[in-house]
Amino acid sequence: MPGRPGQEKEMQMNYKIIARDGRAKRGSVTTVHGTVQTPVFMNVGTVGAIKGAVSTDDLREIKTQVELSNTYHLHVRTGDKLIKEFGGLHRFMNWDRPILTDSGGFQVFSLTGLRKIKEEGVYFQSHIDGHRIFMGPEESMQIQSNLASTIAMAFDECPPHPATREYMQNSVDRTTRWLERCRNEMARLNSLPDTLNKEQLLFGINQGGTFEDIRIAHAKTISAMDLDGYALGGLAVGESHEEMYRILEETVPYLPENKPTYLMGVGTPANILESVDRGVDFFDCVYPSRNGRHGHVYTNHGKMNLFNIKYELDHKPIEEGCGCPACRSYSRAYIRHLLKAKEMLGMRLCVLHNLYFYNTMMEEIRDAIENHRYGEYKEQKLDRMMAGQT
Ligand code: PRF
Ligand code: ZN
Repeated sequence: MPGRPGQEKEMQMNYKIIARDGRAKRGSVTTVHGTVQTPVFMNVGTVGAIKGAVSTDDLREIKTQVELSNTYHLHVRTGDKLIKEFGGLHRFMNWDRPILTDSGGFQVFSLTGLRKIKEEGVYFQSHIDGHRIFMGPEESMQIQSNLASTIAMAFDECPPHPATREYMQNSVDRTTRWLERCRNEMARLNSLPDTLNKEQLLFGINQGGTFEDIRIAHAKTISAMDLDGYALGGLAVGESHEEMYRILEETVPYLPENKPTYLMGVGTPANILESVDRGVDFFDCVYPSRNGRHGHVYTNHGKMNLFNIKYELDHKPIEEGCGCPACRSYSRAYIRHLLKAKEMLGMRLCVLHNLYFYNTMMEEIRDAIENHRYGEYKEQKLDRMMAGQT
């Protein structure tokens, strides 16, 4: 018997809460590309590769669960139609686990220069060759459908910080209308015969800046739309950490309990530890890969700058006891040398270490929530990391 539309999809996406500790949740999300253990940190590979010459074999080794790519970047180079013809982004990059694609909205808004936001979508210029592009909710969904990612993000506006109340309200209202268009377009695409991933999931994005009443009203509106997951956008855009935590405390309770919550573009290890405590399940951020490329590495005793002369003859690995490919085989002194010589291997090892550090912290977080000692774990981890800050 044919089910009602969307029923098959609900069977594919299954979010289960395994344990709770205060507001922190330990869960699992089952998708057509496998199960994700939450809380999870997604590793950012904007153009279908983690910057720093990191391969998908590397990703499997450093405990990556979800890879994140960008709609806008893959659209302008090399093109989503070509990737569809190849068989989708999973086959293209040889990654069979979940991929989340961001909708392009945020990336377009962070482009400087010409861009115009209209009701129908955004007009802007390509950062590659300056040609004019239009992207609206339908275009974003079509590109993400061509890429055949596991999770597609709704097309939203990430308003600047600070913004006036009037600007924010108008922007959020438009983001809601765009979300409805995204949902309709995805339903249409998922019913077409030649769509690669008919089980593609859609996450909506809550906006509202630091206006808690706008955030809460928007959270209620989009929660009623019964999407596969809910993200908080428009945070970590210049407001203080305290404001971000306050908005999480005020808004997350109005998002559905039985769906995953994703805090977009966040953040430092401390931001993640605090946000998990406020009910967040998914994270992504360029920090570990970007910092790694600059020789800045995370350890349980704070961040280290490997360019520092004090590591010149240091035989120790970046972090003693770390199981990453860098720490298993190489000394701080050698990695410092590689970085100074601008050898790609130097960057690569630092990026691998940093992503492994983040992915391992998420493992510890999941373990602590399951064992109902999250508060204690968080304080210890923060104390240790702060104490060694150099
Ligand atoms: N919207 C989208 N992607 C994002 C953001 C957003 O607001 C942010 C904000 N931190 C990061 N990435 N679509
Ligand atoms: Zn390491």
